[in-house]
Amino acid sequence: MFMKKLFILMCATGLTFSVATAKEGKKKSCCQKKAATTCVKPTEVKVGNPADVKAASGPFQIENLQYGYADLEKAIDKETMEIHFSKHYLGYTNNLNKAVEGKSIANQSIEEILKNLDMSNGALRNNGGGFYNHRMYFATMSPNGGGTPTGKLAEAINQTFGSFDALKKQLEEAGAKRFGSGWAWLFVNKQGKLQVGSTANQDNPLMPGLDISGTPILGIDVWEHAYYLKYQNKRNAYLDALFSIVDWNKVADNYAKAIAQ
Ligand code: MN3
Repeated sequence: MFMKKLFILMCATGLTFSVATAKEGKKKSCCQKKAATTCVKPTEVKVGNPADVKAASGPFQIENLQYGYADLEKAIDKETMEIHFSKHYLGYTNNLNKAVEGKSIANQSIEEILKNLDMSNGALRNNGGGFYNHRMYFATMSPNGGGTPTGKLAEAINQTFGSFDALKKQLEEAGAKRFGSGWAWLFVNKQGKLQVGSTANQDNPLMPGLDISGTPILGIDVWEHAYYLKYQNKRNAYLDALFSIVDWNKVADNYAKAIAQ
């Protein structure tokens, strides 16, 4: 009886027995179990090096990340970054290479392929789109991103949308309203003006016959694989956080090239 009371007391204070009778040994494990559920730290997630990710041989290759998986953690956790870059983007790239293997389009740029795409070609549509879209997504994010655009891009944004905040609101709405998987886009339309829209799956505004058409300059992935580990069903929170890492200098480069076409 005394030992039982002593055991309860010691469990409650977090101490363990050092006297080793058989009876105490049994109760000691209960004590340790209690400690284990309250004191063990979560396991640290280890991630690899993005520079180690290489596509199989073919005309299309991964564009190297200009930052580490853990460098965007104010918006995207490193585990999501690693899976997204080293599994999804790599998978689209390898499957695109397979889809063009032995065909004359293997010598074309991805932009040419997508602009002239036969939309009934599922393998080329999904993997060509996936390759182009993810290349743009990873290239337009940076640990030094965020803030607001400057220069000609800022002028065009103000002219078209009224303000940067109005553009941000439209992009967030486009991403939030896209049912299921897809992308929100800032793109230059056929009239040379900025426009916001969204597409399903891995489609993008370069592809023919969609309800939006033009040259993308910023693509926001709203597939669940882009945010689910950190944000679960809160797509709006992911979209909002993304604006802290958008590399507007890169988007401005994309804009300058798009309007020069
Ligand atoms: Mn994705």
